[in-house]
Amino acid sequence: MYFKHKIITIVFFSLVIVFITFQSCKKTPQNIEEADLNEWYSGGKQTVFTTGSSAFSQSFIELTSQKQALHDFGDGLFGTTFNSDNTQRNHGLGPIFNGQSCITCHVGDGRTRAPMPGEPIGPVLLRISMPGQNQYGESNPVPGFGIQIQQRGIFGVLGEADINVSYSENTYQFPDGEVYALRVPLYTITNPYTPLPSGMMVSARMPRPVFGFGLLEAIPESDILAKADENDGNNDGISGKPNYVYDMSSHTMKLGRIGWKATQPSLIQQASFGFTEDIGVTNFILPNENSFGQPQDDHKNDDTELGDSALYAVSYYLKTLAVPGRRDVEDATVKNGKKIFTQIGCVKCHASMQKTGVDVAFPELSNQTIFPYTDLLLHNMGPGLDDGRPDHQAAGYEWRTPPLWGIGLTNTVNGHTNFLHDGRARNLIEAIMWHSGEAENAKNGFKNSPKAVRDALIKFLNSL
Ligand code: HEC
Ligand code: HEC
Ligand SMILES: [Ca+2]
Ligand SMILES: [Ca+2]
Ligand SMILES: [Ca+2]
Ligand SMILES: [Ca+2]
Repeated sequence: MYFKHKIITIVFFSLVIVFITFQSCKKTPQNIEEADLNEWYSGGKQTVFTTGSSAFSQSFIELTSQKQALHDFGDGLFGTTFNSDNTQRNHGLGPIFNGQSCITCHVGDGRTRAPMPGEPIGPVLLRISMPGQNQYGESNPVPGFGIQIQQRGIFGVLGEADINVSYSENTYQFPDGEVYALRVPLYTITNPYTPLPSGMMVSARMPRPVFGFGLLEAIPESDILAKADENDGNNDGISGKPNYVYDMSSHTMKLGRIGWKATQPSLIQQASFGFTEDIGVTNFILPNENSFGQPQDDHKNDDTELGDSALYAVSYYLKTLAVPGRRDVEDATVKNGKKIFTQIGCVKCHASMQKTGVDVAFPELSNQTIFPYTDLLLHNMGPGLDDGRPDHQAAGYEWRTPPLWGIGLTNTVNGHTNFLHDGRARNLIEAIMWHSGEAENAKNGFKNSPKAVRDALIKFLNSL
């Protein structure tokens, strides 16, 4: 009796299992592969699922309390407003600068919107140079102005110039009649403190989100170079190209990964430039004031202004800022949008998946499958996005594929949807319609699709 009961139980449970298996097969007609499941985890095992205004501001989830303390120290500095009063903490601002803290430009660790005509151009940086490069590929600075315009000065010091923006706009139509508009920003530099030399080249840059760079730094260089195809050997119209830039810590040329043109090789160097060029706070990597040799310099002999550990802490903070996870991965429209993203060739530059290598000091970053949607390479984006200013190996028309992870949360975190290097795109559709050059075919794939298909692609982008 007992035995019989046991057999019946076993048979019963086997049927239940078969039934459950059958049911789950029915729910997902195509087998979910492991990679698809991981797709929720854009930033590997350190992915966070915070969706509010602090979605870009979370630390890795697996930090030890010591590491967390360092992250928090860097977090504090990222939010610190610097001042010019030497008797106060956090001094060193200026004499000329663009912003008083990292967070004023990278609000919520994200990006601020592009300025409207008449508004202060605050977060926008105008990179400037004269034709020609030094032996490291660095653009020649502009006499009297350096490599960037600092339009603001501390009390009693004039900024280098005033900057204004205006936009010209044109409307266009999709083949099905839907209208879209594209605007081009025009930055004008007025009231320079000394005449601007003729032949100066200018590139306007908007801030970008600062999370996920620890993982991007951990992608093995060989993986990035494997995707490069400078002469388009496989003849698919796409020719990713690496940028090589001078690394001030190792005194060697390194692969650039950070910045709109991949002109920074490491987070610490990016942070150093942020402090010295954007805020005017000197540090051990860039110990000279951005106004060195110019009349604005205060000759105070108080450099370096930022403690070495503070610079390390900020770069550690950036390194351990987690990537927000996906939403709606299983939504039918989103899945369809993803298919289109692949079919029309967006994925050829916005490479969906990457793997990090091993960093023995950083197991949190090691061996992670991540979904940054970038190849970190430079691409010819056509004349519309050409800024006419070469930057290391990047020509004026070449830009690093920006990561798309978290892009769907831009409005939630920053309250706008301005995209591209100078914020000219006011939504995702405009961002796509600006693509040209190597991305011409992909753009046309989007343009010539029926509206429902375009909507699916946008819904997919919003799920990233
Ligand atoms: C005045 C505005 C401003 C300030 C202040 C500022 N940034 Fe930025 N940041 C930018 C802009 C603009 C870019 C894009 C520059 C480029 O790529 O040429 C940028 C780029 C970055 C990037 C790379 C983003 C990417 O996608 O590659 C990081 C990281 C970063 N900043 C960190 C910092 C840190 C740390 C500080 C403070 C020390 C700081 N920034 C201060 C405007 C600012
Ligand atoms: C040839 C490489 C390439 C292809 C193909 C490509 N992109 Fe891009 N994408 C870029 C580059 C480079 C930029 C930055 C351009 C700039 O800012 O001037 C960019 C920018 C973007 C942005 C704005 C990102 C930001 O942070 O501001 C979005 C959104 C985007 N692409 C989506 C797409 C979609 C969707 C497709 C397919 C229709 C696509 N891209 C195809 C290289 C590419
Ligand atoms: Ca200073
Ligand atoms: Ca300057
Ligand atoms: Ca190719
Ligand atoms: Ca100083």
